[in-house]
This record gives sequence, C-alpha cells and structure tokens, in this order.
Amino acid sequence: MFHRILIANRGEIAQRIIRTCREMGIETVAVYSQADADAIYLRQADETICIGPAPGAQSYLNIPSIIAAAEVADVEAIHPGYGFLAENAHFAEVCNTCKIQFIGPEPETIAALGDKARARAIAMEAKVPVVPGSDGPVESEDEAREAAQRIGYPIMIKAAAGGGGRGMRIARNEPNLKSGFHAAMAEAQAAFGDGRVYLEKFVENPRHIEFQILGDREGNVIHLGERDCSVQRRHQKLIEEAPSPSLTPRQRAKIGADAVKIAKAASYHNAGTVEFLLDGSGQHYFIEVNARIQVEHAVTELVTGLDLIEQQLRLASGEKLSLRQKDVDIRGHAIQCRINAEDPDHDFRPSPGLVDTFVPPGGPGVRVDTHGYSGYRIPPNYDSMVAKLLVHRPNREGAIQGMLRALDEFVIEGVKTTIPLQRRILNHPDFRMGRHDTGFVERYLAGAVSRDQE
Ligand code: MV4
Repeated sequence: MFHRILIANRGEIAQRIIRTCREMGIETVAVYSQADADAIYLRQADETICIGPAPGAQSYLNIPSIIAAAEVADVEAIHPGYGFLAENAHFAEVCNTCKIQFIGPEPETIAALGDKARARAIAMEAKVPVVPGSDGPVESEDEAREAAQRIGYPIMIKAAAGGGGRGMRIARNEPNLKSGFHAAMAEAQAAFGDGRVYLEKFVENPRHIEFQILGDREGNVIHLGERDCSVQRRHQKLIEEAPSPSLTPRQRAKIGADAVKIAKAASYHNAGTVEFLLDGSGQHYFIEVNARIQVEHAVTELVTGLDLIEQQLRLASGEKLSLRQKDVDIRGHAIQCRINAEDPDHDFRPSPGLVDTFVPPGGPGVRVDTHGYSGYRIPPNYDSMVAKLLVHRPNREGAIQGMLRALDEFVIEGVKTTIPLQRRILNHPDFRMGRHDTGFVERYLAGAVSRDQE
C-alpha cells in the first residue's frame, strides 16, 4: 500500500479522500489555489502546497504545477477526485512517465471511454444493448441524413468528445438534423477541440441508471448495484438514490452483468460507473462510462457498507479485488441531495460568497460530506456544491422522511441554496411513488413558473 499520496482536488472530495487515508495510515499532501487558502481540508492534510492562482486552468488543471508539487512532496500516487484532471488521459500518462501511480484506470482506458463513439463500439462488441444509432462518428451532412433515415426520428446528435450532457442536440426532422449537425460540430470543436459527432435515436423521458463497478488488474470486475439519478435539471443532478425504485431484482442482475461486460471489454481497472438509459418499457441502453469516482459514490457506500476510496487505493496499489459478486449485499435505501449554493429565483445562478451560519443536520442514518463551515466564503471560481446530504434507512419511504427532516434541520445562511427545491421534489407525489423520469424537474418547474404568472 502507498505511504504518501497527493490529492489533485479541493473541497469535500479532497476531505473525503483525506479521511480514508488517515484511517489507512497513508500520509496526504493537499494542493490548493490562492482562492482556497482558508479551506478546511488543508487543516486535515499532512502537508499542503499552493499550486497557483484561483482560476482552475492555473491551479487544479495545471499539470506542470501538480506534478512539480508531487515531485517536491515525494508522493507515490495521485488521487484526482472528480472533475478537473480526473478523466484526462494525458495527465494519467504524465503520472506514469514520472513514476507516480495515477489512482484510476490506465490512460488508454480513459482515452477509449472518453471517446463516446468508441465506448459505444466497445459496448456493441461486448453484446450489450446500445441505443440504435450511427456506426461511429458521421463525417458529412449526407452521411448524417442517411443514418438518421435508417434510425428514425427523433434523433440525438452527440459529441464524441462530450458526455454528461455537453454538446448534445435533438433533431425531430430532416431540416432540424441538417442545422443541428453543423451546430453540434462547431460547438464540439470549440468546446473540446474535437468536432466529431455521432447519432442516436432519441429516447423520450428516460430514467437515468448508473452502475458502480470495481475492477482489478487481473481482470476481475464486480458491480455494486445502481444509483438512480433521474432527478436532474439541465444535466445537474439534484437527488440520487439507491436502489432504483424502477428496477426489479431481475433487471438489476441483467443490467449489472452488462455493466461488468463493458468494464471487462475496456480492461477497466479501479472504480468506475457505467451509465444506462431505461425507457418506458423497461428496456436498458448503454450510453457512457465515467472513468472516475463520482460525486454520488457515497450513496453506494451507504447501501453496500464499503469505502469506495479505500477500494480505489487498494486497486491502484495492485491488490486483487477483496470481494466477489456474491459478497455484495445491498441493504436498505439511501438518498443523496446535492446542496448547491444557487439562487432558484434567478434561474439557479451560482450564489457564492460568505456563509454566515452553517449548521449541518445529524441523527440516525444521516451523513453530511461537506467542506462548509460558519464563516466560510464560497469562491466564485469553482462549482457551487456546498454539501452532500445523505440519509440511509431500511426502506425508501423512511429515507424520504429522514431526508425531509434533515433538510429542515440544515441551517445555511448568507447564500441561497437548492434546499427548498429539493424539499418540494421529495414531497411530490410522482417522486414519492418513484414514477419520475429525467424530464420531471423541468416539467415541474415550468408548471410552477406558469402558475406564478397567472
Ligand atoms: C440521451 C437521451 C435520450 N436519448 N441519449 C444526458 C446526459 C448524457 N450522459 C446522456 N444524456 C441523455 N442521452 C439518447 N439517445 C437523454 C439524455 C438526457 C438525460 C439523461 C440522463 C439524465 C438526464 C437527462 C436529461 C436530458 C437528456
């Protein structure tokens, strides 16, 4: 096992990684930008190094700065957390070159899965259902039109280098496809430096189900069940839960086995997530793989009793998987609310600044992963998540009840947060019955706006 690692991230995930390292006797080196000099995770690390000015590009995304810090601090490995450099194949490659273990999959795997058209091809090769679509990227308007004819409208145009909802467009007919194809290509080129796009049949109002997987270097792969992330607004997840209220045990076993097939086909080592869409008839379709630990990993920790950061460290240091599929036991129900500092009255724009009072809830089955405290100033430079509030209970009804109580108890003064919206969603009959899909929040908010205007 490693003796000393560097954490190339900030906020709650930096703190989360430090916690596991301390329990495992691993020394931690935390890096920070000038905007994070008063961050709480810096007090919990064994060593801290400033890596640059506030903008991410000059600090948490600055590969030479981070590698220099790792060399100076003499670490054996780097944990990238989520976001920033977590899925940057070039960074993983530089770590290898410098004889620093990147805590994640190999650069080749990150690169293969980062190309969403290639990931689709890997899934097809593994005989896992994908959404009907183009055979790889479409190179011209004519090729796009012919593929769309074959697939049938509506069509979704997706950037090969995209993912997570970035660079997507819906075309409901041929004129739409023509304009959408050129717009999506230009957007993808500008955003990712890679203008390649591919087509998929547009699945209307799907549910979003993702399977947590773990793989070791001997090729053993298991899944830890799913998370249902259907409560989203503009591709920002608001509420995540496990298990999904819309999967039967049979479906869970089938889709989980498909997630494992994809991971094996991609030689996936370490922790990752395989994303699927579930349509109204219960059919699942692979969409993409996230080659990192995710924000919502703790939902899986609560229902499995595992520490996923510990699993990542063990797998990255070369250990074999310590459990088999039959050892994975999903117990009870867990829900997470991402508490973002955003202003619901102004289109959820970020609401950074001074948090005067910050009193997190507690009690049975309540977990709060946060870097917030009374007097903390949320910098405007990074994402606006201030806390992850999780509740674990024997069943879904109990978890919702506990979450409503915990949201009520949470005191955050000085900044606006998403808490009022999350309370309303948890009280909504469709959510209560588990009947919501990915269009739920936007339909509900549109309804609320039109009512207000009456
Ligand atoms: C889709 C889709 C419908 N059909 N692909 C959005 C995030 C990215 N990971 C994939 N996404 C979608 N892909 C096809 N062929 C609908 C979405 C989608 C969505 C997916 C998950 C959660 C919320 C969503 C909201 C809008 C669209």
